Amino acid sequence: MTDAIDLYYWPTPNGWKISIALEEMGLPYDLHLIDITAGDQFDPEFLKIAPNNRMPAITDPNGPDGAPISIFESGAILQYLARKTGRFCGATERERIAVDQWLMWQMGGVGPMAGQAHHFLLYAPLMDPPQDLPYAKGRYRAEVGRLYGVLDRQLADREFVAGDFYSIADMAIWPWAHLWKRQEQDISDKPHFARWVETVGQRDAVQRGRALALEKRGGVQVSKDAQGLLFKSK
Ligand SMILES: N[C@@H](CCC(=O)N[C@@H](CS)C(=O)NCC(=O)O)C(=O)O
Repeated sequence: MTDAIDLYYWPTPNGWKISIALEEMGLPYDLHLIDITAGDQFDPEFLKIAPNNRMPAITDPNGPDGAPISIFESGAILQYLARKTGRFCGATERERIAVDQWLMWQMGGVGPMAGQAHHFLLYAPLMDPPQDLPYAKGRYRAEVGRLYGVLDRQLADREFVAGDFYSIADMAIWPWAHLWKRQEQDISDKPHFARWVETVGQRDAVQRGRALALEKRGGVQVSKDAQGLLFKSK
C-alpha cells in the first residue's frame, strides 16, 4: 500500500483532472486546498512545489527510488500517476502514443482555449470596470468549437478519446469539455462528443473527483481583490 499523496488543489477543471485520476486509480491522498482567489498559489511554501504559481500539484512520498517527489503541471502529474500504477495509459506502444497525443492536445489546445473562453465570456464582462470584448469572445468561442469538432470526429468510431479504452487523456479533457455550456457551445451537431461527455460523467470516480471540495467553488463574479490576484495585466 502506497502512502497518501499530498494533493494541492482547488475545484477547477485543472484541479479536477487530478482528483478524478486519484479516485480512478484508488490512490490515497491528503487534500491541501490552494485557494487561488485568496492568493494561496503565491505562498512561498507552495511555490517550492509549484514555481508557476498554479495548482494542481502533488507530492508523492513514495516517488521514484522510494524518495519523495513533487510535481506540477496537470499533464505531467497524470503521466506520472499512470506510470506509477500502470493504469489508464494504454497497453501497447501504439496505445501509449495515442494517449500522449490526445493528452498534449488537451494541454496545448483545449485547456488554454477553453480557459480564455471562460475568461472573456464569463469573468471579464463582470469585472470592475467591465471588459466586454466581442472580438475576444468570438475568437475563443470559435476556437473551442473547432476543437470540439475535432474531438467529435475522433470519437465517431472509438469509445474513448485514444481508442476503445478509458485513459488519462479522457481524464484531462472531460473536466473542460463537460462545461461546454459555459463556453457557449452548441453540441447538437456533435453527437459523439455528447455521448462521450455523458458516459465519462457517469463514472463513479469522475463524480467523486468532480465533487471534491465543490462547495468552495465561487461564482463568476470575482471580488476586486481576487481579480488583482488572478487577472493581473502587468
Ligand atoms: N498548465 C497548468 C494550468 C494550471 C492552471 O491554470 N491553474 C489555475 C486554475 S485552473 C490556477 O492555479 N490559477 C491561479 C492563478 O492564475 O494565479 C496545468 O495544467 O496544471
